[in-house]
This record gives sequence, structure tokens and C-alpha cells, in this order.
Amino acid sequence: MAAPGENLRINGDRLWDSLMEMAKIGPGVAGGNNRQTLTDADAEGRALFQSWCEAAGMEMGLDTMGNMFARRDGTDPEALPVYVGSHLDTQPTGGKYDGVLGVLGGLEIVRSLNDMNIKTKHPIVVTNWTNEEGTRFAPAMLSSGVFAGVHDQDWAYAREDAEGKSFGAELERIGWKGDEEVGTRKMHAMFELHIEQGPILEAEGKDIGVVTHGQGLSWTQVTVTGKESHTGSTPMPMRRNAGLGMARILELVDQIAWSHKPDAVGAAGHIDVYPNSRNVIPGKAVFTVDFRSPNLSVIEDMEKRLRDEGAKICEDMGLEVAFEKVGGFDPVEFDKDCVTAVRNAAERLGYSHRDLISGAGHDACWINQVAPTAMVMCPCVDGLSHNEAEEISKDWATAGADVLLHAVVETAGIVE
Ligand code: HGY
Ligand code: MN
Ligand code: MN
Repeated sequence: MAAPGENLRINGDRLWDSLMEMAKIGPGVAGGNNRQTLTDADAEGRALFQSWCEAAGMEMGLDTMGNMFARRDGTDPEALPVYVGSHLDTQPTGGKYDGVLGVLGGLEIVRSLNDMNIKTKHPIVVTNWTNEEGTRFAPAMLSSGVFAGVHDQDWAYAREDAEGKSFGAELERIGWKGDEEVGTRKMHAMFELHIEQGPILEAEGKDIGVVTHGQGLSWTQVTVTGKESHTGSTPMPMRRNAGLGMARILELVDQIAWSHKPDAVGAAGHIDVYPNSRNVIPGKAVFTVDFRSPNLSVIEDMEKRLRDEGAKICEDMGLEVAFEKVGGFDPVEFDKDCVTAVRNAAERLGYSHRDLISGAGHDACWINQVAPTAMVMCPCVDGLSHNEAEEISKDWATAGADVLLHAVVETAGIVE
């Protein structure tokens, strides 16, 4: 099958307009987005995406986890589809491009193939994975994880948000729970376009990241228990301050990550202190430690040090502590043939590129377990993401979607 010609390009203006249109749904307070999973804003974004897919002649499928699958037929109905997509849900202080670029980039390649009346042997399916962010309902990549058989659906349905609402009930409530059994679809391959969410591509002046690997992730929920008491009248020696215990463990987390420099990272983004009253010494602190590294043995060492040295900190302070693994995945190596298709596409189109390890987790990390998978990345300004000021350029978005187009079409096979 001939490789697509260099002149095969997407319509960057149309992609950009769609990104800006989607960004109006679930706006943040500082120019970004707060379109958290299974909220009314998520439902509105899904409806807009579905309307665009249907206008592009695609038929929408919906599975029991709310994963959306918009299908463009190929010439061979027996051929397994090439999937292309990402996620429409955002962080509470999210940007306009994290996930959205991959979903609307997939839509744009179908719109462009329609414009050029190009047919492919394999069908193409544009996908929106439910709850990639894992903020409202932990863990991240929940629904692609159920699709890949990593998580049990009933366990996923029972995940609760901070208000005690369950994933299953919220999916029903917004009306986006499908009948199709999750995980029954078979894929020829899957590609995901995503912003880098890190500084490397912009710093090196590269247009494209050819993602060969994804670093591994570990989420450990830590519960430190002390004793509520008056911040004024309780003598210092009598205090059992869970908030202080948490602070010392957070300092330990930072030291552990630095001890594995330059690649390992560690922090806690989710922190709850009880009763969180100005004049009560915290009796309990619950927080999630996020460790990441491209190297599994480093992740395992960081997890072990957290438990061993965190327990010692609490013992010395007369505090109780519990550790619970609440999410994670081993470092990922993407499919070599799919990665080569991405690299060849960048080369053919004349875009500067470099191989890259993804710092963030993505749905592609789970789908890689059930189908040949690879990712295309574009730069983002200052490497900033999970911040409303997240920004990319139209040129970067266009280059990323051009490469995605070529990788998908080369894998799906152009029919002359
Ligand atoms: O946590 C992650 O890496 C992804 O952004 N959800
Ligand atoms: Mn993302
Ligand atoms: Mn994200």
C-alpha cells in the first residue's frame, strides 16, 4: 500500500475553530476549562462532539463506560478499525488542549479525508475515553483501563467523588451510559495525539514528539491519624498533629524523588485535612502521593521508602498511618511499527521531531495492552499543563494533526 503523499494535510483553521468552540463548554475562571468528567458540562461537550461526528458522516457507538466511538467505514468491512482519540474531560483548572486536541484531531483527519474523498481499507474510529483525568473519580484513565481489562467495571462504577456520588450513578444521570459491553471492540491499531505537557519539545524547537515510551505512575493514598485538639490551649508536648505529620511526609516525598534525579518525580496534589478548622489541630490528614519514573525499579524503591520512612516519621510523632495503593501502571513501551509510522510521517512532512518518553499518563498507555498503539505529541508553551494558562500554537496543533493523519492513513491503507 502506497504511503500517503506529502501533500496530504489537514485543515488547521477548521481544527483550531473546533478547539475554540469546544473550549466554550465548561469554561474555567482564568481562560481554561473546568469540564470535569460526568458533569453537565461533560455531557454538553459530548453532545457537541457527537453532532460534529454525525455531520462528518460517522456513526457513533457508546459503551457501558460511556466511551464514545465514531466510525468512518473502510472499503473492507472485515478489516479491524484503526482507532484515534483521547479524552474530552478536563482538570478543575484545566487547559483547552489536554485531551481535546487528540479527540478533535481525530475528527479533523476524518473531515479532511472526506474533503479529499480518500477511502481507506480499514475503518477509522474516533474515540473519546471517559474520565481520563481521574480527578473527580480516581484513578486516572479509568475507562480505558476498564476497556483494556485492567479494572473491573463494577469497581469502576462504585468509585465515588468528594460528595459521595458514584461513577455509575453519574454516568446514568448525564445520559451517556451505552449498551455496548465495554472492551468487546477489537482494534487494528490506536493512535493518540496529545500536547507534551512538558518543556522538552518547545525548548529544543521541535514540532513533533515521537513517543516511544510512557513513564510509569504510582498513586499511594496516605492517611495520617492524630487527635483533634485546641490550637490555643493544648501544650506543644501533648499534641498529636496529623497535619504536621503530613508535612514531614511531603518533605520526605520530595527528597525521595530528588534522590532519583534526573528522571523521577514526586508530589501530592490531592490533600484533605480534618476537620480543617482554623483553631483545631488536625486529627486526620488524607493525601495522595504521585510518584513517576521511566524505570519500574525506581518506582518500587520510591514506594517502599515512602512506606518505611513515612511509618517511622509517624511512629516518632505518636501518629497512626495507613498506606493504600490507589492507582498506577508500569512504564509503557509503545508498538514499534506504530512508532515508526509516526516518525516516518514527521519525516515525510518535513516536521522537526525527536523521540520522547511521555511524562504524563494517557489512555494510550492502557490501550497499548490490547492493541498496537503509539502517540504523537506537539509542544506546549513553557511545558505548562493542568493549568488554565495551558497554551499551544495553531501551527503546533496543525503539525501534530498532519502527522496523526499520515500515521493513521498509512496504517489504515489508502484505497486508490
Ligand atoms: O495523571 C496523568 O498523567 C494524566 O494527565 N491524567
Ligand atoms: Mn490528557
Ligand atoms: Mn490531563
